[in-house]
Amino acid sequence: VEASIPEPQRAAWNKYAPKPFESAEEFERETVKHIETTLARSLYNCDELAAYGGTALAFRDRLVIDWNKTQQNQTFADQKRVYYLSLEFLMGRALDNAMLNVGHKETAKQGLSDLGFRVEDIITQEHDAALGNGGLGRLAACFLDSLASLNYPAWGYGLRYRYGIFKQEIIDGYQVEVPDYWLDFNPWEFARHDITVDIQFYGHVNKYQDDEGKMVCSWEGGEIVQAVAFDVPIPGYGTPTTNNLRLWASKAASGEFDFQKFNSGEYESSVADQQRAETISAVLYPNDNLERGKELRLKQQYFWCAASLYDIVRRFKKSKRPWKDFPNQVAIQLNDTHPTLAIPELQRILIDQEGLDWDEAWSIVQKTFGYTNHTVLPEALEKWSVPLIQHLLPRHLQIIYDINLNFLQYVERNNPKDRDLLGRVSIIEESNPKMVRMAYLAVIGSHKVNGVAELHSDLIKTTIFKDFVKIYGPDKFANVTNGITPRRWLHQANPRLSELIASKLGGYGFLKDLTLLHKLEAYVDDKDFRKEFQEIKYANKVRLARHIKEVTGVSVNPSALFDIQVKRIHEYKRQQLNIFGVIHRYLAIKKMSPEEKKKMTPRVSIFGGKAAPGYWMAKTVIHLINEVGRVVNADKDVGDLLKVIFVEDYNVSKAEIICPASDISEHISTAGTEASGTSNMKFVLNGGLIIGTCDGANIEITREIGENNIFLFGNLAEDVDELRHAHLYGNFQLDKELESVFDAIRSGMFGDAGQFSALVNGIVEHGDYYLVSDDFASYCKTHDMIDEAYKDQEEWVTKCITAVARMGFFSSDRCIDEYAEMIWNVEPLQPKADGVDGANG
Ligand code: AZC
Repeated sequence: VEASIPEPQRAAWNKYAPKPFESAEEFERETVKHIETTLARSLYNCDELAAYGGTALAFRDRLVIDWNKTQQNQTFADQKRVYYLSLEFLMGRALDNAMLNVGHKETAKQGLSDLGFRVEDIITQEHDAALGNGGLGRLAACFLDSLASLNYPAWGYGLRYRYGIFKQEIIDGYQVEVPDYWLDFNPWEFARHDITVDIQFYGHVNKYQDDEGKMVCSWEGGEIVQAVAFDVPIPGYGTPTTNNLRLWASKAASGEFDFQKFNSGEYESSVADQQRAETISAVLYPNDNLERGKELRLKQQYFWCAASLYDIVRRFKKSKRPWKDFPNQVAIQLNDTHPTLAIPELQRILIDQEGLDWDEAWSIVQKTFGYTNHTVLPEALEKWSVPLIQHLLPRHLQIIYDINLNFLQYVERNNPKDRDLLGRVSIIEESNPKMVRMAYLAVIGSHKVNGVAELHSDLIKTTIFKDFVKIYGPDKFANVTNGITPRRWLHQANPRLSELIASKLGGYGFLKDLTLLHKLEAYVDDKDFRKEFQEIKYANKVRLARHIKEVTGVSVNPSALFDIQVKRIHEYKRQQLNIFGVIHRYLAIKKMSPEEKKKMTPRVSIFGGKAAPGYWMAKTVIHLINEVGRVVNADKDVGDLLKVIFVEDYNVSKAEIICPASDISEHISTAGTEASGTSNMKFVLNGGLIIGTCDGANIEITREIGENNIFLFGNLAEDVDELRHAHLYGNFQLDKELESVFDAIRSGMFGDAGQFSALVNGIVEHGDYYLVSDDFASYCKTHDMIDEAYKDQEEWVTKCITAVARMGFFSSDRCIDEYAEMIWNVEPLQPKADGVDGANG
């Protein structure tokens, strides 16, 4: 790599190389300078937003210095890199994280106070970067944090949506979606207008003989859209390593803006072409765990895969290594099947553009990719229609067919007697229209496939990928249990708990090695520690109660048991089970004598989460929760014994307030449906207990923290099929208590019963697919146990502390180390204090 500044001039350069602020005074100078110049504001119109801007820019300057050095260092080291392809990155806010990782939060606090601001108010000015739906997108964000913190040379690749996940408003108890335009002021991204890639769509394939007589294919015609890179620095904790997240935005290709049209007065139509191109990266699809085969979504997927691969290949080619080295330099992880088109795209680049023969190319492709599956729900498994792919990506369809042909021949050779097998595992589903099964293509094109928790990784081997285990053997399939970053989900969300832990463990080392938490067990009986632990939980509940009061107007008692379920609204996650349980509790309270009421544990049931705009059943659940809240919260008979709250617009920054404030959180999916869940980990790490089914990571959480410290209930995954069968054949009795809940709903107690009939009938008449009735009795009984357990606060706090101490396993750092060793075969790269050896010479 050559330096662009010639040797004699480097002294001048180095003399003026930026020096990051160190003191509060220097921070103030930088901040005021940014407010006055970069933002063009003054003493007279500097509001909190402007102060946020100045602060963010001052920290950004520091970040960028580390970022540049990291990128240079990685280029010089020229070792294997990881590329994490994800259509979703649910990042949340960046400033607090930058302060933590760069250091100097105290400096900023002092400096801001000198300027007349409070650091907490400034941090909350930032708009969440909400480029994701739920668990899958937040996992990608935690992974970026861990990759940088562990010094892995790694890049994320995604789309720069102009609109992230919609903002949820609750109006008259109904969800209303409002667009999330978040880019008005985003100091964290750098537009790289010089880094562009032309992306082709439509057109046709020409086949011809080249000079050497070899048949070659070329994809011609169609239209071109330009991808422009936007880079976001991702700082690590306790290290200067600052990785890159590259997001692509779509733009009309330079030739596309039709000056002819424009000059002849057809302004509108020339601008329309441009807007059509920009539509590709305009909006995040708001479905979680649901696939709908929309053409624009397929365009997004190809646009992003093609731009990212072009970039990766371009970087590799600079090294002038032979192609067979590609998998030694590049590991690409597919976050679910959304980036599966990267597989035929790399094959296309290698054979059509680089002239490799098929087998050589295919072996490179398989060694390069790893695929993570995040769900076994059939409605979430992506399939694209053959005619649609044919139309949009004609060359890729040919390649997919060739991949399939080779694969099926291989299967047939090894399983000559099993004719059905070929139809079952074919990438092409023989339906009308024919469909491309993206998960199969991802399995076939990768060297490793992993699930995200033990149960889930076992399930994919016995259900959706069963035949592939037979074909490839079990070693192609692995488990990497999900994790969360303790930086955001402990230290930032719960600074007081983090500080308390640090005071006992002799520093913040646990934020780098979460297993150190086990040392907390020595303090389980320490009176002062217990007291402070409880006080912190109470303070966090007060903070949440204040937020609830602000946005809903309802006062809740922070001494009540806070029972929280926050996640996307989905039938399989069973918020309906929760709200039916709440109604059951309400009916019970209504029947109680004053003496009985006195013995009752007061509760606040808190819900939060978005429903996909087209998911009618999920929206009905939101409506029911709000109607129940309206009735219960106003009922004088009930008072503080029960409050029901729906927190609108649940997102990452709300989660940072909510997770530290639970006594109990709910992770109650039908067994076998929730691949992992990650908020279960966040709640326990913050000193709350959980009620859960034997599903996803709940099982491993139980193993780690001990079954006395978790409230498990419900049927097991292995029994689900049989129970569903029993429902279908009328071979079951509706739970009696649930029946009374339904009677109450039908009576109109919570408003017009007709609105909720589909919810009730789904259980009573249509087979109760999610087994709400089967689990209802054990769910309610378990809540009764929780009430009792909560009365013994001494025992309760023992459970909470023990659980926190045993959560070390669930750090995303552990998770990333497992990927690095088992799937990517990459090593960390130690940062150099001054950037790069030889960078100045
Ligand atoms: C989610 C799973 O539903 C959740 O259980 C898991 O914790 C998370 O991924 C991270 O692995 N899946 C999705 O959000 N979406 C899809 C398409 O699976």
